[in-house]
Amino acid sequence: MPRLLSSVALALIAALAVPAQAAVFYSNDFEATAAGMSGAGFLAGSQGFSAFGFGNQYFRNASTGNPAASSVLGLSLGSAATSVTLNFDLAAIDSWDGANCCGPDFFNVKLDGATIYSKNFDIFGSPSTGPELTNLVYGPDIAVSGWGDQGYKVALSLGNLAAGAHTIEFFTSGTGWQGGDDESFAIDNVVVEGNGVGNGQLPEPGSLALWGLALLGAGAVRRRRA
Ligand SMILES: [Ca+2]
Ligand SMILES: [Ca+2]
Ligand SMILES: [Ca+2]
Repeated sequence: MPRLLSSVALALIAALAVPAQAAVFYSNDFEATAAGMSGAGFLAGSQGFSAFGFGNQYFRNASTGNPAASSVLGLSLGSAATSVTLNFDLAAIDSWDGANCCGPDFFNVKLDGATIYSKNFDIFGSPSTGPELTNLVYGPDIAVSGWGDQGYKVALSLGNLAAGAHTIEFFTSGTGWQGGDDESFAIDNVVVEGNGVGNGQLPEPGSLALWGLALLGAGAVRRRRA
């Protein structure tokens, strides 16, 4: 029996020696709470965007200014993380002007204060394209005011992140940015994931089972030695 227990212990040590596990550091569909978000923005009914995977609510930012105020996602990583990705759905609501008369209207993302994404969107031509974008809807008026609306899935790489606090800011900018009910945006289905341990998170269930075995094993060894 002790031999078996030591085998379990060795297997456990081998498992724990694997340095990084796939982990979700943040996930929110904004159906119930805006937890993790600060700065500008508010939960709002997703209206016609509900037909495109946004559920009943999204997190909307209708700020004015250049740049307009950010919606800020705060993260706290329990360890350094690698290959971190940020995925979210973007509703570009109403009269985004792009290169037309009343643009540009940029949607931007900052990571820890540095801009990692900036794109000029418009509703008067065709959907924006890029390797990071999947268009969900373009053209019909499905939310807020009578202008047409557009929605995308957005996939961005955040690279490697050190342990500790990080911020991801979502905001608009541009000399043509009007904001309010003329043009605004919303985010939804935000997922930040990578390899590491985040937000005081416990190890994943497989690891928890190993921990349980280890604790049982350690207890058994102690009892036999007593
Ligand atoms: Ca939602
Ligand atoms: Ca609209
Ligand atoms: Ca504009």
